[in-house]
Amino acid sequence: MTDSAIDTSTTRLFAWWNIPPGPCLKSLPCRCRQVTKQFASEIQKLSEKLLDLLCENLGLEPGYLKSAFAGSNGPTFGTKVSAYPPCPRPDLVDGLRAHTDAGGIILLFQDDQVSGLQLLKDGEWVDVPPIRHAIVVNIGDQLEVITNGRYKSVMHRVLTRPDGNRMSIASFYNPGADAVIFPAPAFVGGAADEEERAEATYPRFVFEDYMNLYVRHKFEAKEPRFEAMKSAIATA
Ligand SMILES: O=C(O)CCC(=O)C(=O)O
Ligand SMILES: [Fe+2]
Repeated sequence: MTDSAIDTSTTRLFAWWNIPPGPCLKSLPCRCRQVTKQFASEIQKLSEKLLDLLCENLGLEPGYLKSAFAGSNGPTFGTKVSAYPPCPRPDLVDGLRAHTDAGGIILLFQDDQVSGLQLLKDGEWVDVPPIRHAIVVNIGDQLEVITNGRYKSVMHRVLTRPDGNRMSIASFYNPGADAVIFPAPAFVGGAADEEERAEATYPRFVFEDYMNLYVRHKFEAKEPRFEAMKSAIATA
């Protein structure tokens, strides 16, 4: 049962939106809903703290990234619990195909026993090993755009394993649907001629428009998505 369409090969999912609260959240039994809400509220606070740390790192004023995500109704924020069942032929079946995350910042609790998550670094797939109580922090495409490439979203995937049932809990802190996403002015410029500057600059778009593209091209490289958003502006 999910609030959102999520493409997966073998995963079993339960996903819900915390902001705005989706029907799955409302349908949970009372005690479970309370715990879920408390969990979501803490993870949301942590996401916003991390966004401010990124601002500090980037020399942006505190709150810049949070307000860049806000749109007219605040951010969107969802949580997805996944179970990747054992698979006798991991060579044939993916847990989750390679992709970058579309949104802002993603906080992931992964199984502390069963591995499977990998990220792409310098053309090589690298394991992200399970560490008890550790939270994996992932950067999504929107942060790449707002930082004009100073932070990059990372390609990652989940492999299946023959010998264990892997669980994960991922929380996605994303812009509001109508948030206008664009590179922070502090990061635009540098190139002397205008054409070069336009090429080096990430596009400006409404987050919902990006998501409409992303759902069709999630498991592909991100660069053509950014290019498509640039052309959409040019022809608007
Ligand atoms: O289950 C995981 O460890 C990763 C999930 C993921 O990458 C995603 O949902 O976008
Ligand atoms: Fe992901």
